[in-house]
Amino acid sequence: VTVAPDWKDLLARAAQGHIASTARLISALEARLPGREDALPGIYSAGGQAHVIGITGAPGAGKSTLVAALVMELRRRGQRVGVVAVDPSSTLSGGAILGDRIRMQQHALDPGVYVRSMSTRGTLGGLSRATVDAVAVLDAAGWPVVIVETIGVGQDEVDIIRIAQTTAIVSVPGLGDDIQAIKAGLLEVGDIHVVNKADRPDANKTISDLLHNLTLRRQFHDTSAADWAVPVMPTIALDGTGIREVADAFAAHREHLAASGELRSRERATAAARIRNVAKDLLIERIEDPTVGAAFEELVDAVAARRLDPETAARTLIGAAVETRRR
Ligand SMILES: Nc1nc2c(ncn2[C@@H]2O[C@H](COP(=O)(O)OP(=O)(O)O)[C@@H](O)[C@H]2O)c(=O)[nH]1
Ligand SMILES: [Mg+2]
Repeated sequence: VTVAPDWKDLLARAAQGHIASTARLISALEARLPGREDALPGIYSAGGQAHVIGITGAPGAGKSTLVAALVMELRRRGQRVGVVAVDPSSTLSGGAILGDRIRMQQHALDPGVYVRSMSTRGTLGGLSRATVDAVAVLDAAGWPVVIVETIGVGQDEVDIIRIAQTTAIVSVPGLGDDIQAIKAGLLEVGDIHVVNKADRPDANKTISDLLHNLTLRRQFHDTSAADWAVPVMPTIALDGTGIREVADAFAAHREHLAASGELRSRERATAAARIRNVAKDLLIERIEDPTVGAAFEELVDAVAARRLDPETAARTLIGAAVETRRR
């Protein structure tokens, strides 16, 4: 039997900057403790002020190192920073490394930094739902900046990044002629492109390739965000080179969103992404529910015997899942 936490109390303490309550609130949502549905409206209505920044790119690009450097820079500026590191594969890579690194640096006892690692392990249901909720908690608790680190592969991660107001795509030189951002379908998602590991010899080529492709894109697609010139910024996350400029670009982009009125349209886009993320997770969860299991097996028999086509079976399954939920 799981005990319902005191959701209101947790949120109130989290809003006072109490880190342990913030962590517990995120865990309680993730574990679907009783009362979750009743707590969500309060959490979402308390938010809406945070600047949510998404940082994505291939594994090993240096995202976690970059985030750690950015956290230090923002702390120098007196800003509190929450970090949600998404690593679907493992609790040992990405997020944990970032957590360690930040802990090793002077943030150990800094109440102005909170780092949360999300992985499929230990997450009940979808990773995107848990991530969206973790960001919402930090926003509701009054963290002015929330950085979300995700691996830019897989639709789930790209979906997660859509809840950010500002998105930075991290590329690295020396991975051949391909533009990683294009290959991953991330060129147009980026408000800022970072070329990390600029200490490597091929950095200038990566930068000029990216600039070239962004220029082509601007010529052929007339986007509504055309008055924001997407910058391509070199960094060496390891020693902090270029980090100040990236932090400035984040702040400038946020100003641009507010001044141009785009902040509002992005809020709609973000809301749509949030609903879609959760709807997808809910549906998958319902379909995998044991109570739908028998119906599922019957459908499998029917499709295997070619009495039914897979699409009709899928529609039937979705219908059954929704029906079961209503009862
Ligand atoms: N040469 C160089 N190595 C870096 C730089 N930034 C990060 N790295 C290294 O790249 C590796 C992957 O970094 P990590 O931050 O874990 O990448 P992530 O998987 O994208 O989060 C680590 O060994 C880092 O020390 C950089 O600017 N230059
Ligand atoms: Mg990482």
